[in-house]
Amino acid sequence: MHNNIKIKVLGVGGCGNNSIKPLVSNKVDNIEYIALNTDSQALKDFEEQNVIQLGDSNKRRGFGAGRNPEIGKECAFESSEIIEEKIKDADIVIISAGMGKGTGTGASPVIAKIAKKYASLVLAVVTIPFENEGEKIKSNSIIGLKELKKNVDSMIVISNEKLLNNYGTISIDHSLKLSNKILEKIINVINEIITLTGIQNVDFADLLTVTKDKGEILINSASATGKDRAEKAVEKVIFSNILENSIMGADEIIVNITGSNVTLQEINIILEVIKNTAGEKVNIIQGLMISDSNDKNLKISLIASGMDKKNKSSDLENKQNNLENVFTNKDDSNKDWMYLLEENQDIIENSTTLEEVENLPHFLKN
Ligand SMILES: Nc1nc2c(ncn2[C@@H]2O[C@H](COP(=O)(O)OP(=O)(O)OP(=O)(O)O)[C@@H](O)[C@H]2O)c(=O)[nH]1
Ligand SMILES: [Mg+2]
Repeated sequence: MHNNIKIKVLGVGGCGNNSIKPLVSNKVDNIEYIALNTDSQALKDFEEQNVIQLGDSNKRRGFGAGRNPEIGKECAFESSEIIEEKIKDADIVIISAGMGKGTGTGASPVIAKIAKKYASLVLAVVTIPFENEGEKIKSNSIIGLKELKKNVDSMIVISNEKLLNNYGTISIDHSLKLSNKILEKIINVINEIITLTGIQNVDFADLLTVTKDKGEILINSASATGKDRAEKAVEKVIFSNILENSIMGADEIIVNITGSNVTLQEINIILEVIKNTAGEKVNIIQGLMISDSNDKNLKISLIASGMDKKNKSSDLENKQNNLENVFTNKDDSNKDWMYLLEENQDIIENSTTLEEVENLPHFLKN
């Protein structure tokens, strides 16, 4: 058992706060939730011990960052001592935020950098904006994403546009709940790996192997019952309607299977589909946990990484790497946000989302 591994989940800005709100009341010993925001109004729904108000209280007076990432960044610097104090005993830090406006975009990279000083693993779960939010939010989100990527071990990207395309006709609170549910799944997958022991066990060391310094990764879980439960569960777990990345081209994948009466054939189906989708060269780290015999579910938890580098042209990657010191270097204060937007316009315009997967098995295409 690894129950002494402490996870801290930080919800940064409005979106981050929303995503942890339904989870704060889950009392799990090793998991703590903290809401961080420049906007004091948004923090009123949380208990005092779960809150960090970002920004010098005299200077900022609890007002938000007004969609300006530069202010979000400054506020995080002003509160860096209290952030450090609150998170320094964490082994794993998960930062949840929406990219595109002020607080989540500007503060998250600063917070991630502080977390990296202490935690063995720093992950981010971030949304990228709806197309209809306009160019400025989109550009901010792209720069924010790049900046955050430099300061975390890896990140999972949730596409709000995919949410709109796939769930645009259901009520908005339900569709947003779906995106917030992703965070809960991710936390559960990580906690399962570090706290439960299977007959084929995956543990914290495996988690680190697959998530340290990996850029964009994918974490998901899905379950199914019935005769074809293996086929159904694997289809759901590798094809998400909301996540930006697919497992195509992944180097490494943790596949943790949980169920009762799991057969060799079921395991074989799951691993074959994953291998065919990711590519033959993928290294699969497989775990198996046996659940109560009354539980008819077959559940698959999956963490895939290594596909990030293949999803971008090296030229673009190089240009992106030149985008340095936006948030984290205070000496660079004359390079403000707008300056960076102008300077990097070509990167913003050329930035691609995930290409369509070519040799995805037919039944997985929607
Ligand atoms: N999926 C999802 N996306 C959200 C939610 N709230 C906001 N977003 C997205 O996140 C982006 C940033 O919004 P917020 O998190 O409210 O902004 P903020 O970080 O508080 O920034 P400021 O208010 O300017 O300080 C938006 O542009 C949306 O694309 C939510 O509850 N769910
Ligand atoms: Mg806000």
